[in-house]
Amino acid sequence: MAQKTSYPSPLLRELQENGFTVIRSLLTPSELTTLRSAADSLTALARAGSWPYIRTVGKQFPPWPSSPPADGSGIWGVQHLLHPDLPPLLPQDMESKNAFLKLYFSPSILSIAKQLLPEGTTDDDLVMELFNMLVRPDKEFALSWHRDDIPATASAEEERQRLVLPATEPRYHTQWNLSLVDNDTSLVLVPKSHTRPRTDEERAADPFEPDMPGQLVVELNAGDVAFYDNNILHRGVYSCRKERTTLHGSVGHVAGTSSGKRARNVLQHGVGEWVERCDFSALGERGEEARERAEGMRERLVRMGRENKDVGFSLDG
Ligand SMILES: O=C(O)CCC(=O)C(=O)O
Repeated sequence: MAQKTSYPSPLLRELQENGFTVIRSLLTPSELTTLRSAADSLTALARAGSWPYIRTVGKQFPPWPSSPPADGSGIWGVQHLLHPDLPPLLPQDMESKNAFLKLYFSPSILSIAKQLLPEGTTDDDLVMELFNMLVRPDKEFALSWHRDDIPATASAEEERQRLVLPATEPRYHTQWNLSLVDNDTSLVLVPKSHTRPRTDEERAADPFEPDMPGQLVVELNAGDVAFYDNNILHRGVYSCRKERTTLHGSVGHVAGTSSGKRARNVLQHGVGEWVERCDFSALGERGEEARERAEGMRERLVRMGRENKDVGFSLDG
């Protein structure tokens, strides 16, 4: 009998080979306008101290304080775009906070996620994870070179054990950056570094090395999305002179939920505290299937929370 041969999608092949893949112009102009208005409105609230879930300048990893720094250095991120307490963000005639909800659970995002998760992934395997936003700080700021879930102190052997190797092994989550403005150049990464421990040169480099050998600046225009392996060696470089409005999300696969590591990566952001209160009824406008898909994804996140209590934090700083 002939053997079934399966081929990864071109996006998956690129993710496996390079650790990231960019899809251009995912959004329609009207989706961009709506999301941009909602994002600007939420960012203004967060900068004014009226939305407590923020990433503050000077601190790279969670937990973050709930008000912007008193020295005026600002915030570099806004957390929890699916939070049930999000206030109305847009004028009555535009789609309000549901803009974020509809994007996170949209067929465009989820169909890409399904291509990047294990072969054969269906809606019933997907897990709701994180949905945040990265924004311009009020002072120059940068993140050090890091992998999201492996500390910089890890030995080469520890890195090898914690990376999913070889790169063709299935991944149980996928992470994305979707820019709502042109010329986002904040994400800098070393292509292919998700497949190996750091080289001696990378280990010896300054944590804020501006020119790491082989580094690549990911360039996104409005509506472009980069999906990447969050254990690729990467950093964020932020200018207070350049607007940034980048939606930052992740989607999981149910097979990864029993792993304490993934649970920690997701739950350290505090989603467990509010996820059960989310109202997905607006998704019903697109048909019951969309709402049910989201409910299923939420349920699998809640289950992950129940199975993994007191997860702590992935990285310090
Ligand atoms: O700003 C970015 O795109 C990267 C963010 C990042 O590395 C992080 O949140 O750990």
